[in-house]
Amino acid sequence: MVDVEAVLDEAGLSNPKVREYVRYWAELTGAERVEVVGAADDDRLIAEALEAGELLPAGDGRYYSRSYHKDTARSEERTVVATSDEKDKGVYNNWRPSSEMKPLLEGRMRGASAGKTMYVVPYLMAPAGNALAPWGTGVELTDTRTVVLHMIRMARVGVEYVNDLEDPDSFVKAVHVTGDLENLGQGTPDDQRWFVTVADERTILHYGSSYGGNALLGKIAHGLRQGAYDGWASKKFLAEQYMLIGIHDKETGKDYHICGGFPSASGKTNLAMMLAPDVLGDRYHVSFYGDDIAWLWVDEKSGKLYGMNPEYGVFGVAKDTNEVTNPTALESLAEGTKVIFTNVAYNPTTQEVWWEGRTDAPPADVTGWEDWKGDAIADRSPEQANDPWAHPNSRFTTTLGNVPNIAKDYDEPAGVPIDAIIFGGRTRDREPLIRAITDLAEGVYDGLTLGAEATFAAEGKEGVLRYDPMSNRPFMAYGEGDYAQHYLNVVGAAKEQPIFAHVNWFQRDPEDGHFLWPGYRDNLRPLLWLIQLKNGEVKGHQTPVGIIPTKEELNLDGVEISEADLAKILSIDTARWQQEMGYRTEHLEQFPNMPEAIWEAHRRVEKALED
Ligand code: OXD
Ligand code: MN
Repeated sequence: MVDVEAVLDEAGLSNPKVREYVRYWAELTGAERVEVVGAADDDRLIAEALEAGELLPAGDGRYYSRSYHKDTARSEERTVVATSDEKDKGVYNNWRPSSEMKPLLEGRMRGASAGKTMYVVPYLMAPAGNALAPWGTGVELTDTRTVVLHMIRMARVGVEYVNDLEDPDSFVKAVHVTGDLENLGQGTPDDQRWFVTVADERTILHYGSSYGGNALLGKIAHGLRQGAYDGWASKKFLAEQYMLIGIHDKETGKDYHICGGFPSASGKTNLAMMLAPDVLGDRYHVSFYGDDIAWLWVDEKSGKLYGMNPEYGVFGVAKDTNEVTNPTALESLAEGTKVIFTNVAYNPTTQEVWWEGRTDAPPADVTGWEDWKGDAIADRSPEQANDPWAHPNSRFTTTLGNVPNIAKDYDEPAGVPIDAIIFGGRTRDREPLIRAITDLAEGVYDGLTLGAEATFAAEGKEGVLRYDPMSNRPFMAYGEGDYAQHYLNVVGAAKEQPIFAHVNWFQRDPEDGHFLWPGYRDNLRPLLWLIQLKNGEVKGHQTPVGIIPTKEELNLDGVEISEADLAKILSIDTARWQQEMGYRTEHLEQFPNMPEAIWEAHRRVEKALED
């Protein structure tokens, strides 16, 4: 039996409640060794992982890993929010009683780390000293070394974050046990996996995966689900799946900050890492704060809405990342960044990596190349010729500091004042380039009716969105009606209201299918207009669904777009909107206690569309 006390003493882990927690789980999981880690252990752990073959070298200071082939993505069906109060049940949060889930998980985890090391990873999901840091503190216990390496990239890690807590018990208990991946029945009726956030006990119990989205408990489980629940229970903040950027205008010297939610595959990471278009010269500088999570609160001193990214890194989707879509991401993966790639294609001879969309075509010389499962490309049968080389959900994990346009103040405790909150899904028609919303309830209503086209034809009808409220559908922690009210309360308490907007970079020509807007760096242009609108410098024109820029107001220097396409993305298709309102009614009716303010906003828009 491992001498837990001696290990904790040696690591300088003095918080008595953390020690008690580590002891409990070391005994329950039956781990053979216990090791406390901090960020300073990274080089040693990398060396150990290389030695053990868990990581492979991918050039100088870059690493490659594969996850088990049935363990490559988040599993929404196996993910549960558990509490002791059924009132917390929502439409999307897969609520279960904690009295049922806790014993179930403890049963699965009992003895399941036998022969393994249990790593103790004290972490902070917040810049140190931030007003929300007390809710961002946690300790992940994991029996997988590559999970530790990912945590070191994605969170601030070290005993210093838990030793001196005012309330020693105020940390999230986040337990990750991998289990026997080859015998978990993933995706079958006999699936053994469970990913549970026991939200009212601030405990996360994840069993049956070592893939990032399920195993890095600081990120989604704590940063989103637990954060959202805590934000609501404390009445203090929102935890949202939002990107966060800064825009500096050299001419006026002003800084603006925009955050926003986008359902997956709607370009959130690319937008977050965007650079200003070259033709605009050096007037605007876009800086990166985060691509996936923002916590929002009202700053007590200034009364303004503030935001921060609780993460320390980027866990980005590799697919389609290239010099055009996201050059900054590529720079953040360069040699020496200590990036970890997962499930991309790999060439052990040359130590190169590749993924679909990295270049137009895969490497012509297939010698040495292996697909994400480790099978040689050269040995593929003709039927396998079109199989992807990389898994569509393959990832790169790199720290924020590697992103070349990282904001100078990203690690500062203060956070940043939020000027605008935007929503945007991938939609081929109806949604204009941008429509600004100045009313809080209408802004929240817009977020709640956010959606993107269903990815597979079979999943939905043409023109019907898969609604993804606030892009939080998989991360909802409590009832949607309560969530809407809490959102109204938090943002409504700010002295200066942020402006809301809905954006869409993906409208297409109905005839030939071409994208009407060039996208990528040019997406800055509608955001600049939004800021001007908020500043009263432009007026736009009012439509039933928000304010749209006139074409004269939008800075289009150097943009190649036809008059017809421009007219289309700056106008409203009333008939399609009226049809959409019917779908929205059905969508909102699912949520029993949706605030009246949201229904009023819905009815206002409906009426305006009829007038
Ligand atoms: C996600 C992610 O699953 O950010 O949304 O990884
Ligand atoms: Mn995400």
